[in-house]
Amino acid sequence: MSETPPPAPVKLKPFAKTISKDEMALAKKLVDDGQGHLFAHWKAGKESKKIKAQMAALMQLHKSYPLEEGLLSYTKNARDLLAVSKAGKNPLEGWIPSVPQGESLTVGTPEYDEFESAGLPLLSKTGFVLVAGGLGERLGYKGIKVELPTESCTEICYLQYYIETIIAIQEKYGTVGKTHLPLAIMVSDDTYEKTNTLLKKNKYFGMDKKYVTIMKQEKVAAISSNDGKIAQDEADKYKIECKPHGHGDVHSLMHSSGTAARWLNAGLEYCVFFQDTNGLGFHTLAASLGVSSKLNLVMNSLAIPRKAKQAVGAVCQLTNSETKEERTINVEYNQLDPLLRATVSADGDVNDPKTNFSPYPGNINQLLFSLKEYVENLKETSGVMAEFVNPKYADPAKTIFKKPTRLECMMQDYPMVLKGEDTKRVGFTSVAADMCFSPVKNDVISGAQAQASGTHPAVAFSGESDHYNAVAKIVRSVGCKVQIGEKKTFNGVTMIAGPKIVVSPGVCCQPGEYKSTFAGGGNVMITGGSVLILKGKGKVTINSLKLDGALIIDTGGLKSETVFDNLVVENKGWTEKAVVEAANNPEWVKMRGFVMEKSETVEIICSHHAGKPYKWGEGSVGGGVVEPKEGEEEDPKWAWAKEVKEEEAAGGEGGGGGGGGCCVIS
Ligand code: UGB
Repeated sequence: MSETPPPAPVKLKPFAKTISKDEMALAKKLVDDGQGHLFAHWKAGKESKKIKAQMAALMQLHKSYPLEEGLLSYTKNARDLLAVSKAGKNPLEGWIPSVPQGESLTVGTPEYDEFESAGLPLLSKTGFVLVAGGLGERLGYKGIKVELPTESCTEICYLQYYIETIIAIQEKYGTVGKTHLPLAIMVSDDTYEKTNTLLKKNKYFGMDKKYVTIMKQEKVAAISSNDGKIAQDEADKYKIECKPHGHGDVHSLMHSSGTAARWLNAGLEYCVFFQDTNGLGFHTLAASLGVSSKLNLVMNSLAIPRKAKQAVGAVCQLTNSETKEERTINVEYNQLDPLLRATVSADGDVNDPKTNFSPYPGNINQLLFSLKEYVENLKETSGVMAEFVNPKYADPAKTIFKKPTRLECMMQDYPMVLKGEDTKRVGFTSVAADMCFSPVKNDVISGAQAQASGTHPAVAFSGESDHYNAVAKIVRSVGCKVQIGEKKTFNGVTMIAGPKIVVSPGVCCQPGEYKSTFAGGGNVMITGGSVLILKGKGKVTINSLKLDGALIIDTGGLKSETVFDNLVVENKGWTEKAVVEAANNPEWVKMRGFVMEKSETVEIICSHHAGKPYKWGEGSVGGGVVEPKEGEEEDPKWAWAKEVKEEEAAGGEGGGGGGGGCCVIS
């Protein structure tokens, strides 16, 4: 794609009856803009359907671009940015990096608890924004990423997990019946249909659909040359080549859809933006709310201690050497090394020898905003983020692109549109990655390569293991004895694979809640090969547990309360069984390289005693069914479970659960 000579004059008049007046006006403007090639193949009286479709596509691109001149603004920006790129100018020239303000916290420390406690009351004042418009090309998965299971013990998908967390926060920290925490999901043409279907098929996973807002980001035109030519499909010139514009669109959509303003009017104070496949992101939400509140931040990036050269952006404070203007902003990893070399560190992106981490926290794109300032800023800026372009050139003179490029924008670039004192109110909350960040972004080959080169594999297996390991770490932090499981390798990626502890958000959704659930501290012992699943929303207190096998405790509904003393479970449990690539397994199984083989399980259902705490082990032994006591209501939702239990009690095999009560041995 070379820089082309000026286009031959294009005559649009013969098409006045084929396209609308508005379309004609746009077509004329585009011709004046040097886009005559878009119409050069039109022939009067021929292919009018295709002409109409092409014009409709151009109108859509024109209207959806959030600047006044629509598509014309877009091509102008493209020309400007491509000129900068061609000249090889460093967009960060003149800016000196330093470490920004923020808090680095460790789960289980008094400092962490203090920030978490400060943040807990703010949880019920938070709106949630999921950016899920990405195709996940690096992952190579054909469906949408939010439908992937977070782990293979429960097979709960990401979207369900996120929604259940939001509902749990609402029920635990809000006023029942009054607090309705909203979720906005940014989708794209690539993900819209499937996301909608997933939600509808599952009845919005229990969320009232009134509180779910779907915002669709539109693609932008691909650009084929430095003079901003809009690219046509090589095979069909009536088709405009389009590409995603990046997750930065979320801010203009939060504005144009009125969502941010509506949330503020409804009394919310914060909104949190999160990615599609990071199942750990919410563990640290209360603590980061605490940091936002204590440091009075308008924007707070959840961050991780970053290893030098790790492929995550770095949160830096940049000071302009001339104007002394300050910005705390993400510098993408590919720009960090040259920036550091040109300014403060001749060695570039290297670890601090004292900590063995980069001094700059790693951005994981979980962003927390104070809603009041956010809405005010959106009114002024319409949420339009600065764009960038990243063409791959085919010649040294940088005049030819290997393939059409496009402008992109990123949601973490928001500090660039802040003004005045607000520019100083940007910071970070850094927590170890094993507690808050394990996205599923890579296919198995690149994941294994990443691990071999010393960075996190970011594959389905690591996402799953980290899910269990983060919970195990929290359970350890409250004093329980949780053995570290053995390392296992699947698809070339090696991870610690146990114990597999899955706690539903309804039981615990913030680390601070684990203390009362795993109250026994050292009297709770779980071996490395065990599986422990706490389902439901009930309150459960485990004073003493010895687990070596698989145990599911279904804690029941909101009103259920159960106390466990002296619970001993030993059985064959569950383990991963490798699958062969060629086998007819679903894609999500192949991505992991194993299925969960469930040999023996003890399942305890705690829902019969809604309303009053029930002490496990009182008056019952073996696999019997605990009947609701007189005057206590049986939750009808769980009636089916009672029947299953009775069958088991009548004829089922014994063994397994030690503490008595209601057991299913499978
Ligand atoms: N997304 C959209 O909703 N729309 C889009 O057009 C594109 C993406 P990627 P990326 O976590 O390690 C980011 O592609 O952008 C959604 C940070 O920039 O997975 O390459 C998409 O669905 C980087 O600093 O990530 O890199 C997904 O939910 C670092 O933090 C989310 O946006 C990096 O993430 C992220 O999209 C990281």
